[in-house]
Amino acid sequence: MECWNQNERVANSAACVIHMVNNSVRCKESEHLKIILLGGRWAGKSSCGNTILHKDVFSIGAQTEVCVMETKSFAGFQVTVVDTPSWNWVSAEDSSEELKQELKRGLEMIGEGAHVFLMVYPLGAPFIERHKIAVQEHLELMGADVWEHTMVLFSRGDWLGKGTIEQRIEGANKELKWLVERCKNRYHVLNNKSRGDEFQVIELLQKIKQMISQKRKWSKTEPPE
Ligand SMILES: Nc1nc2c(ncn2[C@@H]2O[C@H](COP(=O)(O)OP(=O)(O)O)[C@@H](O)[C@H]2O)c(=O)[nH]1
Ligand SMILES: [Mg+2]
Repeated sequence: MECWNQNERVANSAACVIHMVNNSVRCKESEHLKIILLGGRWAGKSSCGNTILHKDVFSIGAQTEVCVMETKSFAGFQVTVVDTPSWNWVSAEDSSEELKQELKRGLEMIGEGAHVFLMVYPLGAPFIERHKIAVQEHLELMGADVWEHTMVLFSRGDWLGKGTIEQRIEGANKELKWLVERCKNRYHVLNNKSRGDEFQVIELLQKIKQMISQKRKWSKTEPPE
């Protein structure tokens, strides 16, 4: 990151917020949003990752065997995305050890600090009991508090049709409602066929930022364990 020396202007960058205080200059790094994409096969994880980063980083339609990480500065944020291998719609017990280890490695890769899991699910696909079991068991591999850090990311926003996502959720079955409630009503829709629509990404990043600052507020008010 480029920065300013005392009284001497060096440079500004998208990742740098500059404050002039009493003739001295301080440089504050912009918020770093760390995102881990999770979900079953064909959910749209890699596509969502590419839309978020506005870059073709992750392979679409191919099986992701190992986690892939990429960082980019965008809209005043530094955004890191980890794409992870898909699970099959089975209980975690029936998933391979390699897959489970790789999912955990995704979390290690992103390093210290606040992070968010985006649980990707394609809009319009049925979400029934076996999906619920697979989501719950695979997510919980990421830690007991995983739900505190998780948002549902609906891919295939182009399948929303005329209604709103709120109407979709309102009319959904109990399993899908369970997922949204488990994520404390945090959700977002991305249309990966409309990658030029930066607003959908900015809105998502704002929601993630809010989630992270909310979590920080809680941790400040919670008594130490
Ligand atoms: N129509 C439509 N197709 C999508 C969207 N997102 C992903 N797809 C398609 O869904 C398939 C699986 O996507 P991919 O990102 O590889 O899923 P992953 O296996 O979860 O990483 C691909 O054929 C994508 O082109 C979307 O928003 N709209
Ligand atoms: Mg993929």
